[in-house]
Amino acid sequence: MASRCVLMLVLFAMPPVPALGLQDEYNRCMEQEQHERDGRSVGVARACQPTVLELAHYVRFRLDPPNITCGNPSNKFCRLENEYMCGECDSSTPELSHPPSLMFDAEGYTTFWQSVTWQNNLRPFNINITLSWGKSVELTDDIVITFESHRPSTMILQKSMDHGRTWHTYQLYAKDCIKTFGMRSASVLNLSTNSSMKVICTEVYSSKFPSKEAQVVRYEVYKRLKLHSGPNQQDPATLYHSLETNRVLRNFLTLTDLRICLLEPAIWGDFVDQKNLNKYYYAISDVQIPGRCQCNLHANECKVGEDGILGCVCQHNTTGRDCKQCRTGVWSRGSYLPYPKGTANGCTECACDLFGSVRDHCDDSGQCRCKAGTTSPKCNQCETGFHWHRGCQR
Ligand SMILES: [Ca+2]
Repeated sequence: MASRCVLMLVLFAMPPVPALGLQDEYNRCMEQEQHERDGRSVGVARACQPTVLELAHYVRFRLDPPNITCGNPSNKFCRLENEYMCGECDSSTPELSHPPSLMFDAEGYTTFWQSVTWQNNLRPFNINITLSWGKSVELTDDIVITFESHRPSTMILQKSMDHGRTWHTYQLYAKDCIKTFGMRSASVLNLSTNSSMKVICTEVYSSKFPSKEAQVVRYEVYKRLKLHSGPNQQDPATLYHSLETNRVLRNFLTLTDLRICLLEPAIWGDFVDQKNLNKYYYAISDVQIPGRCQCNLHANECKVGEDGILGCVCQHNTTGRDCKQCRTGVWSRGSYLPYPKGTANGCTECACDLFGSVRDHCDDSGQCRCKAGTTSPKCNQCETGFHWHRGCQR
């Protein structure tokens, strides 16, 4: 199971998307403009996007293996630094219970999920925590995972853009990157604009002798975005220009699922104390994932639907959870064209000719389905040998 995480690291060099202080310019999907000739007010579509959310509060999660949470049956666990300081986990007692939902609750660090201890497991001790949104979302700032236990010796953070069918590695974490992953340890500070999406292995968040004071593991999104947003760090025009011309960059921060692969718990020194395996376990108190619904610049609102899943409130004649499709009877060239350089690039009416077309639907290029003898995208012209009379006649 965890080997899935390890194998995939070779396959990707990550791609992404955007968004620092962009909210003000992008919070309206329509604007009223005065018509030049007659001064009439007309509605003009604008690229827009929803506000930033704490995405961790909207997530569905899955643990693999599923019965890996402590307390069923109740079990003893001890501190890594002191095997005589012990506690009990018991899922039948609320105060001693640590279900996975406590990683994402509003209580922050005071509540936490905890795994069984290593005593209950053979090596390796791997757990995957998969978070799913059921739609595309995009990161706008650092992912921050706070551990209640010591931070793991080895961990991988991955994302999927297709609801878990394929996975891409975001970052590798190890106390010895060369030994574990065959890669030199690196920091996001070593990255440049061209290498901002590179997968790195970092030793910053793991240690041979872990400290209880250091509990946070971070995926540095903000520093990567800064590389694309110009010297003043919050220049939306520069960032969006990069996004417009760089699909890889655009895809980088887009995800439908996130996977935290816990591959080895914290170990004091180099060796596992086989006599006290109940001091090795994972516990996470809080996960922060700042981001927004990805609505392809066609919605400024995103809501939880009756099915409990986030969905964009689409405008510009678009539809779907991500506003990725045109409504029936409309069409679009379908490119990504951000404001201010472009327009909202919404979908427009097919406007098929009433007499010349089979029906008022068109394909993705705007071509209507024409009756015999009729031609042109809207089916309003006649082929040779036909003349127009409420459609084309011989
Ligand atoms: Ca919590």
